[in-house]
Formats: sequence, structure tokens, C-alpha cells
Amino acid sequence: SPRPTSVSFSVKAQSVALSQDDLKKLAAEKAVESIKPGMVLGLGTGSTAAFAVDQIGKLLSSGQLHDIVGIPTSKRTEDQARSLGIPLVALDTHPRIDLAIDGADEVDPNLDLVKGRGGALLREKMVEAVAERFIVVADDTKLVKGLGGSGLAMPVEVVQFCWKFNLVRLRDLFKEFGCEAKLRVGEGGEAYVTDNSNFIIDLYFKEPLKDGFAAGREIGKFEGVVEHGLFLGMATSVIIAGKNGVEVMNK
Ligand code: ABF
Repeated sequence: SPRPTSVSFSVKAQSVALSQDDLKKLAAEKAVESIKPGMVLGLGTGSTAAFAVDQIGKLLSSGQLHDIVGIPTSKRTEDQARSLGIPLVALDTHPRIDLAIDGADEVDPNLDLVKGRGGALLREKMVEAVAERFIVVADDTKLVKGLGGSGLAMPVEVVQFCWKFNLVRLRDLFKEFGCEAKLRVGEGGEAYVTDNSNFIIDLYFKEPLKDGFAAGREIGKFEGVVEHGLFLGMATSVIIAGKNGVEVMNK
């Protein structure tokens, strides 16, 4: 696929170094500049997306933005949006989305993504797959040379029924990558349950995936697997904020 084009914006000279949260906020607020009145918005999940939802709420309450509706990608984003007075709708009544803004866990040079470490991958993918435009917002720690290369989790949402059966075959599918598979658990050690009443199997690779599309296809063949965290060919733009400024990469 064609290499993404990129445009850079330098942030104004900072007397103090920007924190990771400052960078997330910068990227999120840059994405919100693309919102126009009348849009149906996909509202992402995670700390970076939360800055975007906050900014949308601020623009709405100040009257700088109007006539927009949002579709949240998780119960926690729904709660945040509702508290900010953002009118909410659902895919059932609004199957066409103008713009989705969301974070990511990994971004590779082709703007392919790993997402879902926040546990919201299913609703995120349902919303972002039908968005006319999908802008990913992240700080520069999310950039990787190859997906799966960060050593952090690549999540797979599975039904609770015989989750261990799926954990084993997911691990075996990627044994050439030295894959480890773990059931995601909460603080108390109990299984983490998603907004959709499913479990998550986190896959950890020792080296980046060679072919994300093939990996996604094979994962999807397993009965009982609901969704995986490879978001390939979906982002239309990625906004990365780093110490040198904000870079917008367009597909
Ligand atoms: C969400 O944002 C998840 O898919 C992903 O795990 C998370 C990244 O969170 P953060 O912005 O807090 O790093 O979309």
C-alpha cells in the first residue's frame, strides 16, 4: 500500500518539556479541529481519546461546535460523553459515521494499528470500520517498526465458554513468534469482563508479526473468537505528538 504522506507542525517553543499527557492532549485537540457541525462522530476509548471527548464537550458548551452526535466505543466513554452533554446515538440508528477519533497502542509505518489494551476493541472496531474518516491520536511512544513488536499485549476478545481452549490454539497459532497467551485478569485476579460480557486473551510476541493481515485472518477462523486488536488498513490519518511537535500522517 502507498506510503503515508506526512505533514509536521512544530509546537510553540516550550519553556518546559511536555509530559506524555501534554502530548496526548495536543494530538487529541488537533484531531478535534477536523470536526464540522452536523457530523456523526465515533468517540474513542483510552486516555488520549478521552482528551478528544473533553475537547468536544468544551466546544459544544461554548457554542463553537453544534449539531453533532457521538457514538461511544465503550461504557466509560459513554459515561464521559454523557457527563459533558454530548448527544449520543448508536450504530442501529446511525450506521454511517463521518469521523471517528481514537487512540492506539501501536502504530506501524503503514498506519496499521494494534488496539484494545483498553479492553474496548470490539466496539472500537465496529465503529471505526464504518467511519468515513478514522483519525488515530497518539503520543510518539506508540510508534513501532512492526506490529507486535512492542512486547506489549495484542488482545483477542473471546467468548467465556471454553476460553482456555481458545487460549491454547491462539498461542499455538503464533508459536513461531515465541507467543505467550494470557487470560486478562482484573486487580483481584478475577477474569476481566468486557463491555460485551466476553473475556480477553492477551497475546505477547517476541518479535513483530510478519503479516498482520494473515494473522488477523487466521485468528478470525477460530470459533468463539469475537474480535482481535489488529486494526489494519482502517486509519485514514494518524496524528502523533512528540517532543518535536505534532505530525499528521495521512494514508
Ligand atoms: C483505545 O486506546 C484502545 O484501543 C487502546 O488500547 C487505547 C490506547 O490508550 P491510551 O490512549 O490511553 O494510550 O483505543
